[in-house]
Amino acid sequence: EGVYSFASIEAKWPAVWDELNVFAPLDDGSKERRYVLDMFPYPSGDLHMGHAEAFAMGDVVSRYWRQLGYDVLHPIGWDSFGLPAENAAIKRNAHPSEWTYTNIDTQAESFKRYAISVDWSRRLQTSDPEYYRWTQWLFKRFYERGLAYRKNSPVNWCPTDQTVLANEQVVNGACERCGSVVTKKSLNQWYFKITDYADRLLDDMDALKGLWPDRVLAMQKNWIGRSEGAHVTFVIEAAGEEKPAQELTVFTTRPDTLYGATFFVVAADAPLAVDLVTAQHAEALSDYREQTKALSDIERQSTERPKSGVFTGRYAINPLTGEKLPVWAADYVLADYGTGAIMAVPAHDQRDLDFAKAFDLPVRAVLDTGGEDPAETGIATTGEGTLINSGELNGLSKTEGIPAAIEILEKLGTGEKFVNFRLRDWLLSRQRFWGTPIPIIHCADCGEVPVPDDQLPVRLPENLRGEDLSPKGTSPLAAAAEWVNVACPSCGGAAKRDTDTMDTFVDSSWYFLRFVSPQFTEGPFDPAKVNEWMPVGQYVGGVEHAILHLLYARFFTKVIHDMGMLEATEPFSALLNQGQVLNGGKAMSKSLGNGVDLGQQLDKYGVDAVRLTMIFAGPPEDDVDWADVSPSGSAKFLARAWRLARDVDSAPGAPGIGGDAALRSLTHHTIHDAKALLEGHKFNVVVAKLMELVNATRKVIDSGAGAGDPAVREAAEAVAIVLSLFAPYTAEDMWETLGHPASVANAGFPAVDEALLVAQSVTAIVQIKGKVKDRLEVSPDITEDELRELALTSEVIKKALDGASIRTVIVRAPKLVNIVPA
Ligand code: ANZ
Ligand code: ZN
Repeated sequence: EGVYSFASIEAKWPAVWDELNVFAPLDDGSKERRYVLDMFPYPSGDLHMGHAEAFAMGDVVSRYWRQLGYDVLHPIGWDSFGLPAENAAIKRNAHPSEWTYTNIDTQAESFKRYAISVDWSRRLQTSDPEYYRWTQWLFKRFYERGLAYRKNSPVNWCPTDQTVLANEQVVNGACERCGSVVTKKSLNQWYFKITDYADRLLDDMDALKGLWPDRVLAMQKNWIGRSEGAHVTFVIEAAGEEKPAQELTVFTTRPDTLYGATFFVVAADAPLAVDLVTAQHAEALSDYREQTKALSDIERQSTERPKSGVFTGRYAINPLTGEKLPVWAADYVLADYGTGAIMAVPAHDQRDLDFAKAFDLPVRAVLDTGGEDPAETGIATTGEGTLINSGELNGLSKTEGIPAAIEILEKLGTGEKFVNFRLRDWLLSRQRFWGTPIPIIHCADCGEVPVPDDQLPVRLPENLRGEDLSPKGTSPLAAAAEWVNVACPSCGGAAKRDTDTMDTFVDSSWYFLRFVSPQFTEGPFDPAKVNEWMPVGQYVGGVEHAILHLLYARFFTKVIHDMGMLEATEPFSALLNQGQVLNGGKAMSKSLGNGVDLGQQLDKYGVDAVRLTMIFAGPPEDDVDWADVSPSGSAKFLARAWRLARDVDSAPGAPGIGGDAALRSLTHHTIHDAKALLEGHKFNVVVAKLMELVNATRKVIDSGAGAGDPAVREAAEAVAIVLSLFAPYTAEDMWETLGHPASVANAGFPAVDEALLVAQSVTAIVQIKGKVKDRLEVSPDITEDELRELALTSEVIKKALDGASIRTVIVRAPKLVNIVPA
């Protein structure tokens, strides 16, 4: 009874919270609403230390907002489609849903034990037909708006997983999931036209500055990769009788350097290269193309790798000079960036210069930057300068030259200003089973026919399991004949379902909208509710989602806004990236054998101690090294805090005691500072302040007025409320002991008595030549100037100086002034 036991506290409270339904928002408009969301988990086994950290952080915000009096929406769900479930099903000869939903149940139990303050009634799973019905519905709306389309193109192909990968899922040329070297394959695939939104995705980031981590914004910006320049069209001379003249357009950011172009390069793997090449060079090109296939984009663009390429036998005519420039095919130009062709200006582009050196092509400087000749040094010059060797552009700076060149090209009708993006359309189809089926039927007569809305969801067949799901290069769904063969919704003739499923990033691009009304059956979300809750006020999750998930969710939000279904144009007004949990300075991994099992930690130290340790380890953005922290220290602190409440409870009432003034002041300072620190996400410092307050309270109990002092009760209540953000079980138990009904989660953040914040004074010593002459009572916040002024105007000091002139005054606010007379 009298001893702190996390086990008995943990056993007691979950039922109470459940019964009181503490964490469901009222959702009736009686309080201002706020939405806090943790990136929803993937159900791979039980929760791990990473979940424990991320969800502890999100829960602080959620519980803090609730204490401030907001109506808080804090939901949870599972991102439950995806490859691991399918692989597990193949291994166990099972259906992926078995593995998936078993893991979800395990995780849900662990989350409950972990006491995250979520509204369990809103739980959702993206693999539920009630959810993916609306993913399909949204796909159809995108399709109707021309934002979902199919095209045949070379795609990234993982030979192990036997599926296509989005560019984003190829890391250094390898499959993000399994590490196999990714190859290219030409396939008919579905895409979302995210490129239509490139400008808005970029421009709207301005409003996120300071609210999203800078590095995430930088990564998105770089990923979108907006590049201003020009399209310039060149005539390619006919090759004798063999090839007629043709046109070739390049994208360049430096039209000012047109006079310095000395050759041309087309991407060797682009169809364009084959189109251009003369018979004499065709075989060399074909061999070279084979070589190129094996390389990743990174390798191709590396400045380390020696430049390679083949001549196509063709020449381009410079529209300004009439000069003939040889056209080469090389791998350092990428097929899917710009137009897949460039004008090479070796004097001012290092890659072009390396190529020119390798193949002995001319180098002509057209911008005088005051440096040495790139032809001599082998180093391309890129800074500002004055244009030379450039006809009508001579004398202009680079900055002036760019628009001037564009103007000339526009007059000639051979070029125009152009903004190019690195962002590609989002390849969303996967040849896998465990995903949202694409709601399209292919009919020989009618072509692509969307499944009518009233026939959604297109459910996954339940009879495929085990080996049926193993990768075959086409979707496993193709084998489910009964499922595939359907009547065309348009003409009634024999037709086939699309057998691809959607990238799971589609599922997670709108789940935050579903949470506002997860049981809504008339649409993906209740239109009345969505604008009351959106946007999410605080999103919490790992930096690994800096690009993909966050960019896709932003894209979906904008499209849904454009559909008139949502007022918000951005999904997440603020973003917090929690750090990783390491062990011994390294990420936990099977191969290093440094994994820490969350369940074992919880068993050993208790939920609150683990949560508090995560929070206390440092600012939320920093990594937590589990080898450096002390969950047993956290447990001891929790026991100390808990004992304060016990002592207050058992102390005889002490009427007439005014309360320890110093403790009252500290309590109110702590509350005041905690608020500012919580707003700034300095959760760890709040914990440190609580520790200080607990110690000071203990001192008053043991050596001061005792636990009956009202200042002690006041301190203990403040500790319970603030501690509830980090250690909900202990705090709840303290709150009960202090005589309050559950739940401390709704106690309200303690009010600050401003009068108690007035700083106690400190004593400043004033010396003359190092000898103490006066003492002044000053505010601890006094500035150096104020303290100097006070010291020099003190009557005692004036007298002591006796009119002597002063050489220097050394001030160490708030404690010391030393005056040195001349
Ligand atoms: C002539 C030139 C002269 C260029 C010069 C640069 C410097 P960003 O900023 O990344 O958009 N480029 C265009 N398409 C390419 C492709 N598919 N593969 C490889 N390189 C490509 O870069 C645009 C510049 O990269 C373009 O401007 C083009 O080279 C090259 F002094 O054109 B520039
Ligand atoms: Zn038809």
